[in-house]
Amino acid sequence: MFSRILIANRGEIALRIIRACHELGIEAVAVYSQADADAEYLRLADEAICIGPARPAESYLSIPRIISAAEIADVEAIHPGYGFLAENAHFAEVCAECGIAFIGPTPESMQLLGDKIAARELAERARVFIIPGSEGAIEDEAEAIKIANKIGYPVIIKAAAGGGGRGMRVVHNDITLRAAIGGARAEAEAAFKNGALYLEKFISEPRHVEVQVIADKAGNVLHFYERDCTIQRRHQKLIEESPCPVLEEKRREELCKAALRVVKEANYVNAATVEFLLDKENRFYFMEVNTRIQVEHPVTEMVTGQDLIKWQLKIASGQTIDLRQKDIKHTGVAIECRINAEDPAKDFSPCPGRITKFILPGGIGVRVDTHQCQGCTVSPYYDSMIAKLIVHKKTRDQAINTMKRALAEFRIEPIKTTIPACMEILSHSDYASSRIDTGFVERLLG
Ligand code: MV4
Repeated sequence: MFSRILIANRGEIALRIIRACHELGIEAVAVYSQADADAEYLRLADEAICIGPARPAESYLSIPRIISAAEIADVEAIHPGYGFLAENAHFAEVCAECGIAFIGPTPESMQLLGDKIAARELAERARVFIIPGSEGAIEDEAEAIKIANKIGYPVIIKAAAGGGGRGMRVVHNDITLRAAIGGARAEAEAAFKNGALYLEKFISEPRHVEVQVIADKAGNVLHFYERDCTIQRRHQKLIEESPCPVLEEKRREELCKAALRVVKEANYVNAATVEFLLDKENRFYFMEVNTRIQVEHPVTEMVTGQDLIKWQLKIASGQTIDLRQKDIKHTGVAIECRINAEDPAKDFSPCPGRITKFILPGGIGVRVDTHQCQGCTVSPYYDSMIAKLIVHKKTRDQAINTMKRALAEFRIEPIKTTIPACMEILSHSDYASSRIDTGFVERLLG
């Protein structure tokens, strides 16, 4: 096992990684920007190194600054967390060149799965359902129209380098398709320096379900079941849960096995999330693979009792997974609410500022992952998440009830948060019966 690692991230995930390190006897070196100089989580690190100004490009996104910090701190490995450099294949490559272990997959896997067209082809080779669409990239408008007429409208145009909802367009006929291709290509070119596009049949009112997987260097691949992340607003997840409340046991097993096939086909190592869309008949279709630990990983940790960050560290240090699939049991129901500093009255725009009152909820089955505190300041430079509130109970009704109680206990002043929005969703009868799709939050809250 490593004896000392660097965390190339900030906030709640930096703290989460520090905790896993300390339980494994690993020293954790934190980095911080000038905007985070007084952040509480730095006190829990064994060492903290300033890497630059507030702007991410000059600190958390700067490969030379992160690598310099790693060399100065003399670490064996870097954990990238999520966001920032977590899915940057070039960064993983630079780490390798510098003799520093990257706690994640190989640069080659990141490169491959970062290309959504290549990932689609990989899933197909793994005999996993993909959404009917183009074979590879679409060359021009004429080809797109031909394919759209074959699969039938509506269709969705996606960017090969996109993902997470960026650069997508839904079109309903030849005329709008022709017009959308040029715009989508220009947008993708500008945003990702890659104008490659592909086409899929548009699945209406889907659910978003994803499977947590881990794989070691010896080729052992295990799944930790699924998470339902249908409660989103403009591609920002708000509430996640496990299990998916509408999946029958047989379909769920098929889903998890499909995720394993995708990861095996990619010769993948470390933690991955395989994302699927679920249509109204509960048929699942492969969407993409996320090559990082995700924000919502605690949901899986609560229902499986497994520490995913520890698995990432063990796998990266070369350990094999000493677990069998049949030993990984799913117990009860976990729900996570993301508590963001956002003002619902201002279209959920970020609401940074000093927190004068911060009182955490507690009680049986309640977990709060946060780096914030009374007197802390929510910085305008970074994402607005303040805390993740996770509950774990025997049944879904109990989990919803406990989550509502915990949300009511949570005191954050004076900044506006997503607590009332989460409360409204959890109190809705359609959420209780889980008659929801990815448009639910926008219909309810705008
Ligand atoms: C789709 C889709 C419907 N049909 N693909 C959005 C995120 C990105 N990973 C893919 N996304 C979608 N792809 C087809 N063929 C609908 C969405 C989508 C969505 C997916 C998951 C969660 C929330 C969503 C919100 C809007 C659209």
